[in-house]
Amino acid sequence: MDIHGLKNTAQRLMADDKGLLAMDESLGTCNKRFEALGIPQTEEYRRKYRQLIVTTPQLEESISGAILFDETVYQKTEDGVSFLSLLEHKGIIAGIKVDQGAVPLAAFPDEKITEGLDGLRQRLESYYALGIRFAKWRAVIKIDEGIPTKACIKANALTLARYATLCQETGLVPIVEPEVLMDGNHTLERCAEVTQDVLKEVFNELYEQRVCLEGMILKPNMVVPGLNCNVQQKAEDIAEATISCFLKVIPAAVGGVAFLSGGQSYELASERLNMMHLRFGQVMPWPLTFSFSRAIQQPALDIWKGEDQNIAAAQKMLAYRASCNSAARRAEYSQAMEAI
Ligand code: 5MM
Repeated sequence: MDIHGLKNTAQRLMADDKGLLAMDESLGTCNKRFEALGIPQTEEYRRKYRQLIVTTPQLEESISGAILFDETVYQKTEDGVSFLSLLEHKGIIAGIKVDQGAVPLAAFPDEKITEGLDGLRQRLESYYALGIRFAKWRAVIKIDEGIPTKACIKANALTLARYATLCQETGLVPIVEPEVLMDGNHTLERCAEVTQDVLKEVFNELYEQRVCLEGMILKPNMVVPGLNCNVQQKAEDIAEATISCFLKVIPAAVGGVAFLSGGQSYELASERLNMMHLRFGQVMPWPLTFSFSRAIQQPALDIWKGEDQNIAAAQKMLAYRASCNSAARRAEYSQAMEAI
């Protein structure tokens, strides 16, 4: 295992107040987002959308790495330039989502397990040969009456750890994403308890499977109340709950922590990341950044709507949202930045 190479990639992904762009919507997710805006759900429109993203001016000032979906890896601009070479030219490291989605966990109603380990070694080798240097695997954990069960947490943690070891063996930095969903009416305290249990189990399995922590990145949820909970705490409380949970269970050796946005509004996602740096920047042992999808892309997608004449405005919005989150990493984001 090339530990030096893995550490180096992880450090480059976490460098300079930048973050990651999760543009790895699978076909179903991407089509769902298109459908809501009346954009044709075709491969050509997905290509156009990804072209809009990878040709966005100044994106590289805030984004260090882009997580792609398999289809995007082989796509090109209208002028025949591959998206991979465009990213390389901008100095943005290309990554790839390698999980194959979450399916029902047998015998555990309403819980899921993520698939994709079969043939993974060969897929990782092919991606590495194309110049891709990191990967991502997402597990989903739902909070509800009596769930998550210990069995669901364990099964997903082991799967994440097996994926991570295979990535490192191949020279790819694994992004380990155990997402505790925001759906539901659970409290902030319940989310903290579940997130802590999940991360504890994930790191137990990562140790067992001999994952090099310095050469991986954790992609967790923020500790937040359920979307339907009556009490929605302020950014200060979210920051405190999240960082105090993380300090208990995320080893200091981890290469970096990069949040998913999980359905928070783009403003809240930036405000909460900012607050964590403002209040706890001095005590966090790992670099802390963003790996957002919706909280960066959705406002740009809303502007684009599939129309060529909207591309420039959508790109401006995309670069702007990315820069707001980069500012949050420096604890320099403020509500005033939203008044553009
Ligand atoms: C872009 O969405 C990613 C892939 O999800 P599907 O397999 O369901 O299409 C997802 O893993 C995403 O990278 C993370 O959830 C972060 O995205 P958000 O929108 O939560 O920031």
